[in-house]
Amino acid sequence: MSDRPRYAPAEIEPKWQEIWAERQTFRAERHAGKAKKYILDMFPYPSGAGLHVGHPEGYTATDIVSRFERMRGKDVLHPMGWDAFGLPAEQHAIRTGQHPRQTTQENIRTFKRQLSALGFSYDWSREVDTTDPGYVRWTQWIFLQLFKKGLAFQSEVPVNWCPELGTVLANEEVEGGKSDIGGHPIERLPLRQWMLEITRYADRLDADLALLDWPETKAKQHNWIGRSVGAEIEFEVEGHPGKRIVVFTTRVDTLSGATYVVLAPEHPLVEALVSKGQQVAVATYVEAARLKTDIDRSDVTRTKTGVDLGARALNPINGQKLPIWVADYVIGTYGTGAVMAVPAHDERDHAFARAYGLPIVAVVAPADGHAIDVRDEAFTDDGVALGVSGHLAIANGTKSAEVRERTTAWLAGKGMGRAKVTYHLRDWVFSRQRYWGEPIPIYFPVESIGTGGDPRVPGTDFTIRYDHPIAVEEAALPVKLPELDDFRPGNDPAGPLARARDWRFFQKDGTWFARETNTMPQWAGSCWYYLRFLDPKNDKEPFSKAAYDAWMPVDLYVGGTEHAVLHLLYARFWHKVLFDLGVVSHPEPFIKLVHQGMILGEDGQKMSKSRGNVINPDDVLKTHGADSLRVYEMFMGPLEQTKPWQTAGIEGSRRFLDRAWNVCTGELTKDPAAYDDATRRLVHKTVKKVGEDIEAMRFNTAISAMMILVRHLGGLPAVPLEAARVFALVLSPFAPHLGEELWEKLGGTASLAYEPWPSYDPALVKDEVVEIGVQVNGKLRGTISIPVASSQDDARAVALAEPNVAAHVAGKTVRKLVYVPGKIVNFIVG
Ligand code: ANZ
Repeated sequence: MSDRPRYAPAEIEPKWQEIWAERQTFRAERHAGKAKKYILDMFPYPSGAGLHVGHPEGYTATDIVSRFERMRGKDVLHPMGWDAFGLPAEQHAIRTGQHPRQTTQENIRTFKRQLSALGFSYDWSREVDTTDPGYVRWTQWIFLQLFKKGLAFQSEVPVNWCPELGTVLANEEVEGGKSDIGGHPIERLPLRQWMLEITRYADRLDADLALLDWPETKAKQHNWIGRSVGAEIEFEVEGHPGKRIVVFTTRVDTLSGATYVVLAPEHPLVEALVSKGQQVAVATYVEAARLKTDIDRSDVTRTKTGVDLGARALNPINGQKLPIWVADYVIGTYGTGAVMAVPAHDERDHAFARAYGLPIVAVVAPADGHAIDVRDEAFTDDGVALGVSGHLAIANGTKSAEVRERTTAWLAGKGMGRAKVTYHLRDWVFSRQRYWGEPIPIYFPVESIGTGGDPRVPGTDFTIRYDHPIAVEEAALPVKLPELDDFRPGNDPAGPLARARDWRFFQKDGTWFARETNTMPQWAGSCWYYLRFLDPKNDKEPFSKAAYDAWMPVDLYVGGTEHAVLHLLYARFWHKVLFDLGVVSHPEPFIKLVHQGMILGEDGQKMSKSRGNVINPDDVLKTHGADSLRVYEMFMGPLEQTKPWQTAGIEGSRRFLDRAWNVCTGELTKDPAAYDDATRRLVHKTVKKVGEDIEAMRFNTAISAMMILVRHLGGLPAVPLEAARVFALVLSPFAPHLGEELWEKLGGTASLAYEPWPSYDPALVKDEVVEIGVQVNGKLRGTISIPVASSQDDARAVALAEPNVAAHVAGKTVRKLVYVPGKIVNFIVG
């Protein structure tokens, strides 16, 4: 025993990694007559910090499934790449003056070394990098398809502009009107942006969720899309013939209870309708609202503010004159940016009416006849009509749904409204004023060029015709980034690319043109990378049809919950656009989705540098090896659960692998008599359990089952060779280096990567059936035959099916049930 070599992951692991790389063991190929599995990880952003322990969690899960499916005879595509554009690389470049391309490439090398050291079975020949010009070319190509379909358009959008930082900030980067970084004031500025019209796909993005095997993420996307069924209603304005305020409402039935109308501060009619006396007050209010984000404004708990415009709208249903207010609780970009306010039946309107002394008129009552007092609280449920009077006769007691239907029809007949479906989903602001992103492949004519006639000369005046966007010819793609020394955003909202004048301006047939200087957001590259993996080196098209047909759709997609909404929605959107173009042939790209849970620090807190609780996978690798790390991360608990790191746990996983090594390299026997019945049963049960658990992605319980088997084998005088070989195979998806090494030592040839997954004999995995006695109050009343491992509920049910037992229990209450599996059932009745 003592001179036997010990388990040495530091030797075994590099050895097998080299063999796999050399033999291209995991190169994905399709074979006629074989089924396929496309198993995908969310590819990482190669940050300067390197891999953290959260990465290997999901990556180990997909690797286990990939290795398992190969052994089950499937053709497996399991690729990896880099989502490599992004702000951190650019900020690093700004701080250090290093080109983002350089730091990005360094980071990619680090990530690749770290992932390789973990033994993931990726087909590295398919590696993609979203910043590679050969990739950017097709990202830009897809953008042009969107442009040609009218799905990419320009718009003046209010954005969070920070003059101090010289950049636009996301809503999440702004708090209380100040930038998160530095606390600088931000302004809401309308800025020309590229938009993608994802709302045109809102219905399909919502409906097709039904096709997917996704966790709660389906509900999250459904809510994010936020389909809202209602109506638009038009209000004429007193003294402004021809001007109508259009509101969106989900409660047409409350129209006769409207007591005022509200415009969002950015509504175009504010300026046109404001009375002379209110001009200053309204202008001041609108200016103040510019500093607030939509998130702040939508907060229901906020005190509502507003200003009376001094104009009145006419309620189409009863001719009542309603004051028109401007208030920032109405959001400019939702619905029509205007609402009819019904304080009796809407909480926000109620709070506002109370604050400003506006009338509260109830027109809906609870259907159960309950009395309500809308002075104190709005009644927001559906109910029945109450005291509704107007041009449309509606009897008291008519149900809300019917009132809605009839009112909408009546308004439509008068040309004053129509049924309308609205979405909370917004069109996607697709441009960034940044350097490190894909250039948007568009250019514009330049006119009125001043002295010298060359817009490249600083100080020259010119006009860029942004209203005439021209697509770059497909043959001229990719539009590459210009070389810059200074990556700072600068104070020009056109972004840093505007400074690269030689790149920006070019002449064609005597006319000057200016390239678009906005770049795409980081989301762009991840919208279609799963398609590029199919055919990563194709320079004629994004991927061939043959490659698509061979592998798509993605059978399993694993990644973090932080991507539950945006990435997954954007990628589905692009996929649907490509579907409509005939480029892809499935309506949805990702059939099954699983989110791994977050790994917390040992202190139960989120890992962070400032808390000093970050675990570095490189350190774990050095002390215990990749297989221990893999097994530990899968053994921590259910994959989807958030769970804390425990150093004692990694040591436990290491001990399991040590023991597995010792068992399989110790005393072995080929003597069939040594393969006793109990061992054989346990081996077959383990094969069944591990296989089923991998399929259900219950990796922790699969590992428990293997631990039980190893302990059992360790207790035998000699381990049956057959049992050890089967164990090496089932262990291998989890601890692939150790699996390979044991397999080799146990007489296996080549690699076990394509060795058939062991089968089990159904007769051997059936639980043994035993006969046990059934007592009622301690007296034997019958016997039953049940499997040893039956649950208490099963035992109870089988026992009660015994007529004599049933007779003694009948009419009495079972106070307690004593069940000892394999021994006895005792009903205590009284
Ligand atoms: C009148 C009314 C009466 C409303 C009532 C509700 C209850 P969802 O379900 O989210 O679509 N609304 C419409 N546009 C708005 C905007 N731009 N900013 C803020 N609020 C807006 O919500 C639709 C309801 O939100 C609409 O129905 C409107 O108020 C309000 F008893 O109209 B309702």
